[in-house]
Amino acid sequence: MNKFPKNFMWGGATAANQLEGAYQEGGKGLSIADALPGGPDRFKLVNAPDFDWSIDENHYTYPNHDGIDHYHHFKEDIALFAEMEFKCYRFSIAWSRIFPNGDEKQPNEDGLKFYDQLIATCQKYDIEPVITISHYEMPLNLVKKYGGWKNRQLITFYERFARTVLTRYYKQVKYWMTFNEINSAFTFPVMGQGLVASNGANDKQNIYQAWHNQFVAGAKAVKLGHELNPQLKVGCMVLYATTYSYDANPVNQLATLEQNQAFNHFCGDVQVRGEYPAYTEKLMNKFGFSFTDLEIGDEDLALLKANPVDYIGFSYYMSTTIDVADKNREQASGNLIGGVKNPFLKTSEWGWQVDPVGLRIALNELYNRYRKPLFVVENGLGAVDKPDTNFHVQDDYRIDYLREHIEAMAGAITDGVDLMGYTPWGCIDLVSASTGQMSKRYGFIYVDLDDQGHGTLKRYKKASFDWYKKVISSNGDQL
Ligand code: BGP
Repeated sequence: MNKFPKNFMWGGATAANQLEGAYQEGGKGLSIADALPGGPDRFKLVNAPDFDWSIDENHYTYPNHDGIDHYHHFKEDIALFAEMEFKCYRFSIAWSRIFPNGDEKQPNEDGLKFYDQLIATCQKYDIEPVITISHYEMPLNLVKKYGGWKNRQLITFYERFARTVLTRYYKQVKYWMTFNEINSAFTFPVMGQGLVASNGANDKQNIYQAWHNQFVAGAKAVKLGHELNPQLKVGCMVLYATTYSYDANPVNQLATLEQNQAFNHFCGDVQVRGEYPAYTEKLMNKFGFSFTDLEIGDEDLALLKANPVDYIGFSYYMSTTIDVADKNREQASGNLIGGVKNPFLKTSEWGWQVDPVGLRIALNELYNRYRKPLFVVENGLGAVDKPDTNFHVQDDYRIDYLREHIEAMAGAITDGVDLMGYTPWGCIDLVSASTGQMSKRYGFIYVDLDDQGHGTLKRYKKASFDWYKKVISSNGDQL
């Protein structure tokens, strides 16, 4: 029996800064992603107090500048998504294309024209656009001049940006998300909050202040979306890593609960329930400050309460395991958070602990916590693909990963979870966020481009392309 509802939204997900390229075309300004050097040390480098923001354009050192040149290939790329029978396509709008410096009063019409065409192309194929308003890409000027999201003025700038795109596209686009992986700032506040060492990223109070400002800005987007059309669905987006205690030691169990509060649940609790959770003060006291030390107005709290999100979008790649009792346990790496090595799980080439059952648990935890629709908007396996001489990639490892996660979603649906859709990450190969390289690939479509920027940029279907097409056409029956 088919577990997936008839209108289930199968698709794929990308982010502007990782695939568009054309970083200075159509009046686009520089974004924080444009300043990130390539390579796995990119977050560390940018966080150095003396990081040099000037960009050396002579080398292929900044892979986000060129992405996979989707800016000039979007018609071809979306045609390929349509061939896989995508019902929806999740992408983001580059803030710096619409407001190049972030603080202008008027939007850049050329930037909007690009998204007019992108959305029209989706519509041509009956692909429902799902838009992330801000995905790890804010105008660099807002980082350098205003210090990133810790500055309350960013609420005004984001509101202007959100108003511009919501007003322009609300008739064509029903599904929106406010901020990508808002909770990722817990470990890496660079991309989402524009906080680097030189503007206070190492002081946790700044991160919580930045979150508050983002919560308020997000609530304003929800409010505006509903004013434009009460049927619009505006969601939040969190990074979820199902978290286990290594053993039955109550000390580890308590640490697991606290990790869940601090990482998996805090941002969602505020955005879904519209209020700060009971454990807020505890989280802040741990870092030596109090809720009352933050700049939070009564009108902010009223706004949050009145404008909770409509659904919860989340990314899921791996689970994590906690052992605070034994400091000698082998550590694991992961999607921004690591934990200790779980002996029951295999890992990806980057050490991320692959755990499909953990996705079923995540779906149950989130749904029973919030009772609002869920949307798995990122999931996938980063791997080094090895094309043959005809550029064919037999990516059975990726098919296995996705199949097991789709089975886990089907299981969660039988558990009673209301799941709207599934958009695997990087449905076409793109620049990796954490490594800043092309060689960590997720796509159903291979892009001929290497870590040095060499390649024809030609697109080739991988084995997973035909497999996923079959999954969609059978509504998840044929895995
Ligand atoms: C998420 C981000 C994406 C994406 C993905 C894969 O955290 O929302 O932007 O890149 O992870 O991560 P990576 O590219 O580091 O493998």
